[in-house]
Amino acid sequence: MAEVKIKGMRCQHCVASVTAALEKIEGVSNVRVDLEAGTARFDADREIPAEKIAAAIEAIGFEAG
Ligand SMILES: [Cu+2]
Repeated sequence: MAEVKIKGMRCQHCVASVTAALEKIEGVSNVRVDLEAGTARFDADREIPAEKIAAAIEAIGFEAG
């Protein structure tokens, strides 16, 4: 399981957007976003570069890291 910190999420719509964006990344599954904690956890069936995760999050207007 991997975890990434996400800044800028304010509501369940944000959670849904982030979840969808992460699930689109090949190899990522079981995305669980915690709005209160500002984190997303997911399973990865391969090595996924942190930059790729960050890019997906930043592409939809949030800040990763
Ligand atoms: Cu929102």
